[in-house]
Amino acid sequence: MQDDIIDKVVNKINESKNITVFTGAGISTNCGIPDFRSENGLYNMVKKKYDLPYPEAIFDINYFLKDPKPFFDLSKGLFGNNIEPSISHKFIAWLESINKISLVMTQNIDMLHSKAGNKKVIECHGTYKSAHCIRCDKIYELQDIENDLKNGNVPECSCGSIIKPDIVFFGEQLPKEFYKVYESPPATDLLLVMGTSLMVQPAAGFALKLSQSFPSILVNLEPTYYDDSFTYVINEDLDKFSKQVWNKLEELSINK
Ligand code: CNA
Repeated sequence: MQDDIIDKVVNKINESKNITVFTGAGISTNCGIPDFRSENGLYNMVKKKYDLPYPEAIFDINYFLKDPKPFFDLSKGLFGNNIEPSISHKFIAWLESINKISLVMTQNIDMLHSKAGNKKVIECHGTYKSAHCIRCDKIYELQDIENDLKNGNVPECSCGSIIKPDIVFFGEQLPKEFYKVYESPPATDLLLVMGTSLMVQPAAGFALKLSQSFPSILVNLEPTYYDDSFTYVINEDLDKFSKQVWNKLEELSINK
């Protein structure tokens, strides 16, 4: 790994008290959940598997209203109690446990930051935790539709319409709490961006806006179009990065 940059990044994290973290699908690929745009990602997979007009249609609200089956078939693999947080999720949870985290803004819908123990999380693209009927708006909990999700079935409301998990599709508004922190970001002295191509707006705009005002670290396997916006860029597997940085931070705290 780029050792000189790693040491600078370790020092930066060590001296920071208010780290704002922004994560994407790349933090969960080592948990067995594919991301969108990598070679083995969901977009290439859905292109082959389903008869869609374009791959993004699987997460497009207008397409979902016409045909929800591909989305629910895909959800089988995205959703499961046996999926465990990665080292990187645990690293961020550890940073929160030692009071270094201001906020974790995640684009992910897999709930793995909460499962790892983070409390200060905004899931800006929603999650499967709750759902609602697209016709009568009846609210459902995950457990009400869990069996359907695990089996790839389309869950049906008592009114006969479709129950849609509360994840944000293309064409839908992000939750109010996203716009609130977009306008008034939390106290931040360091921005840490992990595992995202920064291609999905407006979510990516949150990280890009903060990167203009604060020192920033981007860790992503591949270069992004926005690498120039960050103070430090590390093109590396996230778990490898997190493990190395976590070890070095623990060494620093022991030697204090
Ligand atoms: P993306 O556009 O697929 O980008 C992911 C990035 O992560 C890529 O640039 C990869 O190079 C990088 N990456 C993949 N694996 C690793 C790794 N092990 N270490 C370091 N980097 C890695 O996905 P984004 O998150 O940028 O796009 C936002 C979408 C993805 C949001 O709407 C999510 O809801 C959606 N999504 C979420 C999940 C999930 O919840 N786990 C899975 C797939 C897609």
